[in-house]
Amino acid sequence: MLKDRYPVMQHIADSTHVDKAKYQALYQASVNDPEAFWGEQGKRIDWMKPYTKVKNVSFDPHNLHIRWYEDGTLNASANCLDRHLAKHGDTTALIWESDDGNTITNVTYSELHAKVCRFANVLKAQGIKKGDVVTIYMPMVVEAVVSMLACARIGAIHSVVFAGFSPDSIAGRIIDGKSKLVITADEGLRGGRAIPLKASVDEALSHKDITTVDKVIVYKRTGNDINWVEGRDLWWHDLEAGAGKDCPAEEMAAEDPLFILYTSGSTGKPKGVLHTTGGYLVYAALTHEVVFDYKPGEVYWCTADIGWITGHSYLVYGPLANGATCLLHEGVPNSPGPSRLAEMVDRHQVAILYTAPTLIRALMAQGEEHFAKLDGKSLRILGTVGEPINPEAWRWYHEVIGKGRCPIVDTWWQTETGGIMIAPLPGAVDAKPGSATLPFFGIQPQLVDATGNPVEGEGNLVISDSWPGQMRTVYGDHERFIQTYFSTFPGNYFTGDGARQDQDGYFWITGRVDDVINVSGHRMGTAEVESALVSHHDVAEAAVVGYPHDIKGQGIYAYVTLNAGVEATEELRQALRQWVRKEIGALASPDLIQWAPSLPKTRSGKIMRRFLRKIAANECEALGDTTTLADPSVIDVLIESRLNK
Ligand code: 6R9
Repeated sequence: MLKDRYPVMQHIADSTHVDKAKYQALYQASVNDPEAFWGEQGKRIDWMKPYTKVKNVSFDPHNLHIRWYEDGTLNASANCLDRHLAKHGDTTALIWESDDGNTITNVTYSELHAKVCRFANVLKAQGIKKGDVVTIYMPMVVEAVVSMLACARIGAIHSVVFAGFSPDSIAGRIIDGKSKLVITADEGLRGGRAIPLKASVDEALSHKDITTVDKVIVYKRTGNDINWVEGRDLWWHDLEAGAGKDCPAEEMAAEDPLFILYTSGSTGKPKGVLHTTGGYLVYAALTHEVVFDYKPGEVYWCTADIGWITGHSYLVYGPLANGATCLLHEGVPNSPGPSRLAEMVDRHQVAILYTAPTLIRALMAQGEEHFAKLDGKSLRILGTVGEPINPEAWRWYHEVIGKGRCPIVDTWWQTETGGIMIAPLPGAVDAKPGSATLPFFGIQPQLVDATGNPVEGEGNLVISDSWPGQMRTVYGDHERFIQTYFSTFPGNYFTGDGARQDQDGYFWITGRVDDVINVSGHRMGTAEVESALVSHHDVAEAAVVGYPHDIKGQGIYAYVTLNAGVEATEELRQALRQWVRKEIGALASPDLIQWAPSLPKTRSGKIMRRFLRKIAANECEALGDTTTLADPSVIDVLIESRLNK
């Protein structure tokens, strides 16, 4: 029989940072007296000037402010590097494995410190100062981490753009952030393919509205020919060779910005989520240690790309602040074949593996036999993030990768939350496959109905008090921050997710309740994909919804109405997919495009997505009342030609 509950394992409970009793006690303490709890936790990092104030927060939309440790000063890079040097300078900070697996490089904390100091001096020499925004469009190489920490060292705000995004997407983020400088590589390598990063940056910078970028620093990864703009483009290695090795860390106020990271919402352009220095770092470090039960000396592998929040908090800031040894993989964990993951776990004796359900499902689909050779004895804790994990995938992860010996921490959180919010602490909370279980210290999740009243069972997930890792604003648009997160359910932070709570108080995330879809754990706004589609000259109108997809969790389903006289051909379908890929990036390219002579609309002209979602999910029997539509017959036509039968 399949088990629904997996009790805490004794061998984990025996050595954990936080056992059952401690979790209960600390959780209660954290919500009863947040000042005292976070005041104590703040001490886990080094401050240049200690804080005397801990929390200064109001969620009232008319007086919104979120400040933690506000009179303290510190530097994030000094916390990730300098403070480990005296005792752990020779500890490996990063183990880098190349895409082809032929090169493995160990970088100690001393070496990483030296690289960061040198590159921080490079940035300074290029005129970058505290408060300037630097765009990072890098492959998964050590220098990507160096770029981030070098920015943090001099107080520059990094804006990392995932290296799969298109030139247009890069341009939009550069313009929004008024970025001064771009750091990139000639090419990236992933799954055996070269990705033309510099070419994408060149194209992005040809955008007429970009006036702020003076320089592009290019790291040489493949050495293949690239276009070169004299006076603008500079080689990383040339600059580094001439840079000094000492670079004192800038003293930053706790609430000074650390980074911006863009994420999709239900409307408009992606939002620049702004995280600040002190609270973010405390939260990332604490959650990394407690949720993964991290012990010094263990090898920790987070497969996320640095272009996502998981890469920021759990590949860079959290683990490095804790002095951890992190595996950094340039490529894809199931390339050249599914056994790559297992080989890497054994090769590097990985103790903690943090990945996404979409990868687990992909591996599962390729067959267990690829894992026959996995020794896996080094593994202790497994984690997932990005989307709900289906119980089948959970059990497979548990049995085939974890050999039944490793607890799985299903971590629910968001770009906005900075760190993990709901997860089973491995030595304290029994797991239930598919549930993120119970809140982390200081987190007060609640379910509310459409009018904001608390409900039992199922509802909208809100968080009713602040935590140090919370985003502080939407960069350049504070009003949008208030509107998006604090106006729907006043007094609460609205997550945009729905959830269910069971009789044990466990949370089961049911997915987004807004127009955001989650494709392979990556957030995509349906409005963004629609606007890309309608910018094509053959398209009159488009509506985009998510639909259940075996591997990706959700796939992108687009209903497209063509302009009069345009023929609906297979070539055009391909062309539209390519078009979206070019406009936004490969992850936004629709999986299915259905030709729609017209779309279901209300009499006032609003598209009724709820019908489109059902048709895409092939749930046509349960459509509900269609009489409010201006023309109900549209539905029959769409059902008839649906693609996901
Ligand atoms: C960290 C990250 C956030 C959205 C979030 C939710 C979904 C993330 C999840 C999960 C169920 C989990 N999500 N983790 N849903 N269980 N363990 O993924 O950030 O890219 O901003 O996405 O992802 O819908 O709202 P981000």
